[in-house]
Amino acid sequence: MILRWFGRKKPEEEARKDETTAPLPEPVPAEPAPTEPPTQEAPVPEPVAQEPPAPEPLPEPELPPPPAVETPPPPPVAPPSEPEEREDAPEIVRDDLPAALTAEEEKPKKGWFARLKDGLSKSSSKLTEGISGIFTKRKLDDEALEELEELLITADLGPTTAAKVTAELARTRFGKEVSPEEVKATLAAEVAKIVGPVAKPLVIDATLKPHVILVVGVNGTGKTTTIGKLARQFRAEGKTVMLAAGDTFRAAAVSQLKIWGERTGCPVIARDTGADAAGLAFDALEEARRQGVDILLIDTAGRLQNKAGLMDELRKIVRVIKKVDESAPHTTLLTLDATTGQNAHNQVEVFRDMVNVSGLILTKLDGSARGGVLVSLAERFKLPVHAIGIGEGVYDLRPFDADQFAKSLMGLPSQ
Ligand SMILES: Nc1nc2c(ncn2[C@@H]2O[C@H](COP(=O)(O)OP(=O)(O)OP(=O)(O)O)[C@@H](O)[C@H]2O)c(=O)[nH]1
Ligand SMILES: [Mg+2]
Repeated sequence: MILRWFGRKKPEEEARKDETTAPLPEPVPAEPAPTEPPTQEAPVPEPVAQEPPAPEPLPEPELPPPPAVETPPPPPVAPPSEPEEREDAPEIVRDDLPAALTAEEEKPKKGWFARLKDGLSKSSSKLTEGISGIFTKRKLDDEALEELEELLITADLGPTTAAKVTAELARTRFGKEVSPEEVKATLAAEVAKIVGPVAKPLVIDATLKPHVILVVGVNGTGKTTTIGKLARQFRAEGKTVMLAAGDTFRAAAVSQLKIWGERTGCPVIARDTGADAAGLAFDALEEARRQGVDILLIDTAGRLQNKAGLMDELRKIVRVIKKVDESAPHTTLLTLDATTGQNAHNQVEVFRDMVNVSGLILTKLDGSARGGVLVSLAERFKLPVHAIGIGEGVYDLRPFDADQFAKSLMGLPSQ
């Protein structure tokens, strides 16, 4: 099935040429990538090529309505400055959606901080129990400091951070009796200082039509889900969004993105499994330009660690979209699964060298006992952390807030 709304020739010749001249990728560290993710691969009504969404801001907490899911209409051609107006804001046809997804769309009742704290509870309980064990009725001596440093390392904060944080505690409290609460508060303040500089919201350049966001990462780290969550946020801000199913490796990956397209009211550009991903990205960018779409989110395949060819494919996507817009991709997001702990460090190294990663999104902070890895990543790579994921639902992605994170990690209240 080919879901193209437009009849231009794709740059396959160029792409093929690129392929033959592309340097072989470096061997990728054989770290255990998360195996097959339990993706939400429910059957989708197809085809799902869609009209571009109406550009008006969408009220929260309502999901932006999806467009009609009937036969692909002819592409509305509008100059970039004047995106096509639609009178009829399409409505969600909830009966068309798998039950599990419909249920998820309920806006969470708990506030974000409470959910972040719940999400990080596995990480924080390990730390807080450890801190209580070390510091109950005890002076801050060398032995206690050593135990604390060890605890922080096992909680994935990394040796550099652990040493730095304990040194700071020693500087102010050495030889004094300190309560676990004091230790937690000091640690939270130190952690906030380390992660503060990387807590940067993802800024969209409104003058770019589209602002191209390429989403990369090892398989199962949450690329497609994060794209869906971001799409919802952008739509709620009144932006027009297009999704490109650049993971042509698996049929299920395409259907998964189409579901997110329906849920968030975004057109999805997709092709058959096995199609050239770079060609698809090229077409999607041209189409997004033609329609004056604000943001183009490009999904990519993730099985890169054991398939060097896919790494090469990623570089090819970047080269080919630059033929349309030299400045694209404007953002290259790397998704990292917080449950993988220190493996995330290898992944940053590999992808950063490969595609010039501009920012990180840490996913699965819920249910991870290794949330501390965010601190060591911040310390080591200094790459912006734009957002964090704390669940599979459409609302479970938020801009990364250093102070909230640090307090949640130490099990402290928000105030
Ligand atoms: N608990 C939790 N699950 C998440 C989060 N983000 C994604 N997931 C789940 O992780 C699984 C993998 O997510 P995907 O978005 O399919 O990951 P991907 O990187 O696109 O994977 P590939 O397409 O195989 O490369 C899915 O079951 C998601 O629902 C999160 O923040 N928290
Ligand atoms: Mg995916």
